[in-house]
Amino acid sequence: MTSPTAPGTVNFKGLPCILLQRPAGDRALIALHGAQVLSWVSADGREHLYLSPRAQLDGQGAIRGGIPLCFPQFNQRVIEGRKLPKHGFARLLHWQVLEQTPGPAGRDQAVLRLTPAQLTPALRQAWPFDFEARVSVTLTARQLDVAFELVNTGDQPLPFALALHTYLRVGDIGQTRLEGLQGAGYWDAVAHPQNPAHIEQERQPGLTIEGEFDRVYRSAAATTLRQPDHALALSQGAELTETVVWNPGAALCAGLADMPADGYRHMLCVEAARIDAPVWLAPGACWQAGQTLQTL
Ligand code: TA6
Repeated sequence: MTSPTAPGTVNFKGLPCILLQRPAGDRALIALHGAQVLSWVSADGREHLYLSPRAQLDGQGAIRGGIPLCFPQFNQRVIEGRKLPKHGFARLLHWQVLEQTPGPAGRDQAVLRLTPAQLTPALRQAWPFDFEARVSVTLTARQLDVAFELVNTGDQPLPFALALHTYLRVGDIGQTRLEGLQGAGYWDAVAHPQNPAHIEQERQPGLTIEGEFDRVYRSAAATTLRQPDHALALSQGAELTETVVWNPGAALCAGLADMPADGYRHMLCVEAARIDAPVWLAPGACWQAGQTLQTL
Protein backbone atom coordinates (compact mmCIF):
# COMPACT_ATOMS: atom_id res chain seq x y z
CA MET A 1 0.00 0.00 0.00
CA THR A 2 1.34 3.41 -0.91
CA SER A 3 0.07 6.95 -1.40
CA PRO A 4 -3.59 7.85 -1.65
CA THR A 5 -4.88 8.07 -5.26
CA ALA A 6 -8.35 9.52 -4.75
CA PRO A 7 -10.14 10.74 -1.64
CA GLY A 8 -10.61 7.78 0.69
CA THR A 9 -8.65 5.31 -1.44
CA VAL A 10 -5.17 3.85 -1.26
CA ASN A 11 -3.05 2.58 -4.12
CA PHE A 12 -2.21 -1.14 -4.02
CA LYS A 13 0.19 -2.02 -6.83
CA GLY A 14 -1.61 0.47 -9.07
CA LEU A 15 -5.15 -0.51 -8.08
CA PRO A 16 -7.36 1.96 -6.22
CA CYS A 17 -8.52 0.27 -3.03
CA ILE A 18 -10.27 0.98 0.24
CA LEU A 19 -8.43 0.10 3.41
CA LEU A 20 -10.47 -0.86 6.48
CA GLN A 21 -8.77 -1.05 9.85
CA ARG A 22 -9.53 -1.47 13.54
CA PRO A 23 -7.60 -0.33 16.63
CA ALA A 24 -6.49 -3.88 17.50
CA GLY A 25 -4.78 -4.21 14.11
CA ASP A 26 -7.35 -6.09 11.99
CA ARG A 27 -7.43 -4.77 8.45
CA ALA A 28 -8.99 -5.47 5.06
CA LEU A 29 -8.24 -4.20 1.59
CA ILE A 30 -10.94 -3.91 -1.08
CA ALA A 31 -10.26 -3.14 -4.74
CA LEU A 32 -12.74 -0.90 -6.54
CA HIS A 33 -12.15 -3.19 -9.51
CA GLY A 34 -14.73 -5.91 -8.98
CA ALA A 35 -15.54 -4.72 -5.41
CA GLN A 36 -13.07 -7.47 -4.63
CA VAL A 37 -11.69 -8.00 -1.13
CA LEU A 38 -7.97 -8.68 -1.67
CA SER A 39 -6.76 -9.11 1.89
CA TRP A 40 -8.08 -9.71 5.39
CA VAL A 41 -5.56 -9.72 8.21
CA SER A 42 -6.77 -10.38 11.76
CA ALA A 43 -5.26 -8.65 14.82
CA ASP A 44 -2.80 -11.53 15.34
CA GLY A 45 -1.19 -10.65 11.99
CA ARG A 46 -2.54 -13.68 10.12
CA GLU A 47 -3.60 -13.22 6.47
CA HIS A 48 -6.74 -15.28 5.78
CA LEU A 49 -7.16 -14.74 2.04
CA TYR A 50 -5.01 -16.01 -0.81
CA LEU A 51 -4.02 -13.47 -3.45
CA SER A 52 -1.89 -14.93 -6.20
CA PRO A 53 1.51 -13.22 -6.49
CA ARG A 54 0.88 -13.39 -10.25
CA ALA A 55 -2.63 -11.91 -10.14
CA GLN A 56 -3.46 -9.51 -12.97
CA LEU A 57 -3.76 -6.14 -11.19
CA ASP A 58 -4.18 -3.79 -14.15
CA GLY A 59 -7.89 -3.22 -13.55
CA GLN A 60 -8.77 -4.96 -16.82
CA GLY A 61 -9.32 -8.65 -16.15
CA ALA A 62 -10.31 -10.93 -13.30
CA ILE A 63 -8.07 -10.83 -10.21
CA ARG A 64 -6.93 -14.29 -9.05
CA GLY A 65 -7.54 -14.38 -5.34
CA GLY A 66 -9.27 -12.61 -2.48
CA ILE A 67 -13.05 -12.66 -2.82
CA PRO A 68 -14.09 -12.30 -6.47
CA LEU A 69 -17.78 -11.70 -7.00
CA CYS A 70 -19.36 -13.90 -9.65
CA PHE A 71 -22.51 -12.15 -10.88
CA PRO A 72 -24.94 -12.41 -12.67
CA GLN A 73 -23.75 -15.80 -13.94
CA PHE A 74 -21.75 -18.61 -12.34
CA ASN A 75 -18.96 -20.10 -14.48
CA GLN A 76 -20.34 -20.86 -17.98
CA ARG A 77 -23.86 -21.63 -16.75
CA VAL A 78 -25.82 -19.32 -19.02
CA ILE A 79 -29.21 -18.14 -17.70
CA GLU A 80 -32.07 -17.76 -20.18
CA GLY A 81 -29.67 -17.79 -23.14
CA ARG A 82 -27.96 -14.56 -22.03
CA LYS A 83 -24.35 -15.30 -22.83
CA LEU A 84 -21.94 -13.47 -20.52
CA PRO A 85 -18.23 -13.78 -19.71
CA LYS A 86 -17.30 -16.73 -17.47
CA HIS A 87 -18.46 -15.96 -13.91
CA GLY A 88 -20.31 -12.86 -15.16
CA PHE A 89 -19.20 -9.26 -15.43
CA ALA A 90 -19.12 -7.99 -11.82
CA ARG A 91 -15.50 -9.01 -11.26
CA LEU A 92 -14.38 -7.26 -14.47
CA LEU A 93 -15.80 -3.80 -13.80
CA HIS A 94 -14.98 -0.73 -11.76
CA TRP A 95 -17.36 -0.22 -8.80
CA GLN A 96 -18.12 3.16 -7.21
CA VAL A 97 -17.58 3.87 -3.53
CA LEU A 98 -20.98 4.59 -2.00
CA GLU A 99 -20.18 4.84 1.71
CA GLN A 100 -17.31 4.41 4.10
CA THR A 101 -17.98 4.25 7.82
CA PRO A 102 -15.33 5.81 10.03
CA GLY A 103 -14.31 3.76 13.08
CA PRO A 104 -11.86 4.68 15.87
CA ALA A 105 -8.82 3.58 13.83
CA GLY A 106 -10.08 4.46 10.37
CA ARG A 107 -12.86 3.01 8.27
CA ASP A 108 -14.34 -0.31 9.31
CA GLN A 109 -17.06 -0.66 6.68
CA ALA A 110 -17.27 0.14 3.00
CA VAL A 111 -20.15 -0.07 0.55
CA LEU A 112 -19.50 -0.22 -3.20
CA ARG A 113 -22.05 0.12 -5.95
CA LEU A 114 -22.48 -1.10 -9.54
CA THR A 115 -25.18 0.09 -11.94
CA PRO A 116 -25.68 -0.48 -15.69
CA ALA A 117 -23.79 2.79 -16.29
CA GLN A 118 -20.55 0.80 -15.74
CA LEU A 119 -21.41 -1.87 -18.36
CA THR A 120 -19.99 -1.80 -21.88
CA PRO A 121 -22.57 -1.57 -24.69
CA ALA A 122 -21.95 -5.27 -25.51
CA LEU A 123 -22.62 -6.33 -21.92
CA ARG A 124 -25.66 -4.11 -21.77
CA GLN A 125 -26.99 -5.77 -24.88
CA ALA A 126 -26.39 -9.25 -23.49
CA TRP A 127 -27.92 -8.35 -20.11
CA PRO A 128 -30.42 -5.51 -20.60
CA PHE A 129 -31.70 -5.29 -17.01
CA ASP A 130 -31.81 -2.22 -14.78
CA PHE A 131 -30.33 -2.78 -11.36
CA GLU A 132 -28.32 -1.42 -8.50
CA ALA A 133 -25.87 -3.88 -6.90
CA ARG A 134 -24.12 -3.13 -3.60
CA VAL A 135 -21.33 -4.94 -1.84
CA SER A 136 -20.79 -4.14 1.85
CA VAL A 137 -17.60 -5.24 3.55
CA THR A 138 -17.57 -5.01 7.35
CA LEU A 139 -14.62 -5.61 9.62
CA THR A 140 -15.21 -6.49 13.28
CA ALA A 141 -13.03 -8.26 15.84
CA ARG A 142 -11.82 -11.58 14.31
CA GLN A 143 -14.54 -11.37 11.66
CA LEU A 144 -15.13 -10.27 8.08
CA ASP A 145 -18.61 -9.94 6.58
CA VAL A 146 -19.22 -9.56 2.86
CA ALA A 147 -22.82 -8.84 1.90
CA PHE A 148 -24.30 -8.53 -1.58
CA GLU A 149 -27.50 -6.63 -2.21
CA LEU A 150 -29.38 -6.26 -5.47
CA VAL A 151 -32.29 -3.95 -6.27
CA ASN A 152 -34.25 -4.47 -9.46
CA THR A 153 -34.76 -0.89 -10.66
CA GLY A 154 -36.35 -2.00 -13.93
CA ASP A 155 -39.83 -3.10 -14.93
CA GLN A 156 -39.19 -6.77 -15.75
CA PRO A 157 -38.13 -9.71 -13.56
CA LEU A 158 -34.37 -10.01 -13.37
CA PRO A 159 -32.70 -13.47 -13.21
CA PHE A 160 -29.26 -13.96 -11.71
CA ALA A 161 -26.81 -16.36 -10.08
CA LEU A 162 -24.14 -15.35 -7.59
CA ALA A 163 -20.99 -16.61 -5.92
CA LEU A 164 -18.63 -15.09 -3.40
CA HIS A 165 -15.66 -17.01 -4.80
CA THR A 166 -13.59 -16.82 -1.60
CA TYR A 167 -9.92 -17.86 -1.89
CA LEU A 168 -8.81 -18.91 1.61
CA ARG A 169 -5.10 -18.95 2.35
CA VAL A 170 -3.79 -22.22 3.75
CA GLY A 171 -0.27 -23.15 4.87
CA ASP A 172 -0.37 -26.50 3.08
CA ILE A 173 -3.40 -27.91 1.28
CA GLY A 174 -2.18 -31.42 2.24
CA GLN A 175 -2.76 -30.56 5.91
CA THR A 176 -6.07 -28.77 5.48
CA ARG A 177 -9.53 -30.17 6.21
CA LEU A 178 -12.95 -28.68 5.48
CA GLU A 179 -15.73 -29.83 7.81
CA GLY A 180 -19.49 -29.33 7.63
CA LEU A 181 -20.55 -30.80 4.29
CA GLN A 182 -21.18 -34.42 5.32
CA GLY A 183 -24.56 -35.62 4.04
CA ALA A 184 -24.90 -32.88 1.41
CA GLY A 185 -25.57 -33.74 -2.24
CA TYR A 186 -22.93 -32.51 -4.67
CA TRP A 187 -22.04 -32.27 -8.34
CA ASP A 188 -18.47 -33.28 -9.02
CA ALA A 189 -17.46 -31.05 -11.93
CA VAL A 190 -14.16 -32.92 -12.38
CA ALA A 191 -15.73 -36.38 -12.69
CA HIS A 192 -18.90 -35.28 -14.55
CA PRO A 193 -18.08 -31.98 -16.25
CA GLN A 194 -21.01 -32.07 -18.65
CA ASN A 195 -23.65 -33.21 -16.22
CA PRO A 196 -24.50 -30.89 -13.28
CA ALA A 197 -27.55 -33.09 -12.63
CA HIS A 198 -25.29 -35.98 -11.55
CA ILE A 199 -25.59 -35.71 -7.76
CA GLU A 200 -23.68 -37.78 -5.22
CA GLN A 201 -23.82 -37.64 -1.45
CA GLU A 202 -20.86 -36.51 0.63
CA ARG A 203 -19.86 -39.23 3.09
CA GLN A 204 -16.77 -37.62 4.62
CA PRO A 205 -17.02 -35.64 7.87
CA GLY A 206 -14.01 -33.65 6.68
CA LEU A 207 -12.85 -33.07 3.08
CA THR A 208 -9.19 -33.41 2.30
CA ILE A 209 -7.90 -32.28 -1.07
CA GLU A 210 -5.64 -34.35 -3.28
CA GLY A 211 -5.50 -33.20 -6.89
CA GLU A 212 -8.06 -31.12 -8.76
CA PHE A 213 -11.23 -30.64 -6.72
CA ASP A 214 -14.28 -28.82 -8.10
CA ARG A 215 -17.64 -29.52 -6.49
CA VAL A 216 -20.92 -27.68 -6.10
CA TYR A 217 -22.52 -28.80 -2.81
CA ARG A 218 -26.25 -28.35 -2.28
CA SER A 219 -25.66 -26.91 1.15
CA ALA A 220 -25.83 -23.54 2.89
CA ALA A 221 -24.55 -25.05 6.14
CA ALA A 222 -21.70 -23.51 8.10
CA THR A 223 -18.26 -25.03 7.51
CA THR A 224 -14.97 -25.01 9.37
CA LEU A 225 -11.59 -24.88 7.69
CA ARG A 226 -9.03 -26.59 9.90
CA GLN A 227 -5.26 -26.29 9.60
CA PRO A 228 -2.73 -27.66 12.09
CA ASP A 229 -2.34 -24.29 13.81
CA HIS A 230 -5.59 -22.53 13.03
CA ALA A 231 -9.31 -22.79 12.26
CA LEU A 232 -11.70 -20.53 10.42
CA ALA A 233 -15.51 -20.64 10.67
CA LEU A 234 -17.47 -19.87 7.49
CA SER A 235 -21.18 -19.19 7.28
CA GLN A 236 -23.54 -17.92 4.64
CA GLY A 237 -27.11 -16.68 4.26
CA ALA A 238 -29.76 -19.35 3.59
CA GLU A 239 -30.45 -17.72 0.18
CA LEU A 240 -26.98 -18.86 -0.86
CA THR A 241 -28.15 -22.43 -1.36
CA GLU A 242 -24.83 -23.89 -2.59
CA THR A 243 -21.26 -24.11 -1.35
CA VAL A 244 -18.58 -24.53 -4.01
CA VAL A 245 -15.24 -26.07 -3.06
CA TRP A 246 -12.43 -25.59 -5.57
CA ASN A 247 -8.73 -26.27 -5.80
CA PRO A 248 -7.11 -26.56 -9.25
CA GLY A 249 -4.51 -29.15 -8.21
CA ALA A 250 -0.96 -29.19 -9.61
CA ALA A 251 -1.70 -29.90 -13.28
CA LEU A 252 -4.46 -27.35 -13.83
CA CYS A 253 -2.60 -24.77 -11.72
CA ALA A 254 0.46 -25.12 -13.97
CA GLY A 255 -1.70 -23.98 -16.89
CA LEU A 256 -3.06 -20.87 -15.13
CA ALA A 257 -0.93 -17.92 -16.22
CA ASP A 258 -1.87 -15.90 -13.14
CA MET A 259 -0.89 -18.59 -10.60
CA PRO A 260 2.59 -19.72 -9.52
CA ALA A 261 3.20 -23.45 -10.02
CA ASP A 262 2.80 -24.19 -6.30
CA GLY A 263 -0.12 -21.76 -5.79
CA TYR A 264 -2.63 -24.59 -5.42
CA ARG A 265 -0.83 -25.71 -2.24
CA HIS A 266 -1.66 -22.44 -0.50
CA MET A 267 -5.35 -21.88 -1.27
CA LEU A 268 -8.77 -23.40 -1.08
CA CYS A 269 -11.86 -21.72 -2.47
CA VAL A 270 -14.95 -22.14 -0.30
CA GLU A 271 -17.64 -20.23 -2.12
CA ALA A 272 -21.04 -19.08 -0.87
CA ALA A 273 -23.22 -19.36 -3.96
CA ARG A 274 -26.63 -19.38 -5.57
CA ILE A 275 -26.35 -21.45 -8.74
CA ASP A 276 -28.83 -24.26 -9.41
CA ALA A 277 -32.02 -22.20 -9.09
CA PRO A 278 -31.23 -18.63 -10.17
CA VAL A 279 -33.04 -15.87 -8.33
CA TRP A 280 -35.82 -14.12 -10.26
CA LEU A 281 -36.02 -10.68 -8.72
CA ALA A 282 -39.33 -8.84 -9.22
CA PRO A 283 -39.37 -5.19 -10.35
CA GLY A 284 -38.71 -2.94 -7.36
CA ALA A 285 -37.63 -5.86 -5.14
CA CYS A 286 -34.41 -6.09 -3.17
CA TRP A 287 -32.39 -9.27 -2.45
CA GLN A 288 -29.59 -9.66 0.07
CA ALA A 289 -27.18 -12.40 1.09
CA GLY A 290 -23.64 -12.73 2.33
CA GLN A 291 -20.77 -14.72 3.75
CA THR A 292 -19.11 -14.40 7.17
CA LEU A 293 -15.56 -15.51 7.95
CA GLN A 294 -14.52 -15.76 11.59
CA THR A 295 -11.26 -16.85 13.14
CA LEU A 296 -11.61 -19.48 15.90
O1 TA6 B 1 -15.84 -22.02 -8.63
C1 TA6 B 1 -15.06 -23.01 -9.23
C2 TA6 B 1 -14.80 -22.61 -10.65
O2 TA6 B 1 -16.02 -22.40 -11.32
C3 TA6 B 1 -13.93 -23.67 -11.31
O3 TA6 B 1 -14.62 -24.50 -12.21
C4 TA6 B 1 -12.80 -22.89 -11.91
O4 TA6 B 1 -13.01 -22.59 -13.23
C5 TA6 B 1 -12.77 -21.68 -11.01
O5 TA6 B 1 -14.09 -21.37 -10.71
C6 TA6 B 1 -11.94 -20.47 -11.41
O6 TA6 B 1 -12.45 -19.80 -12.50
P1 TA6 B 1 -11.65 -18.60 -13.14
O7 TA6 B 1 -12.49 -18.10 -14.28
O8 TA6 B 1 -11.52 -17.55 -12.07
O9 TA6 B 1 -10.32 -19.14 -13.56
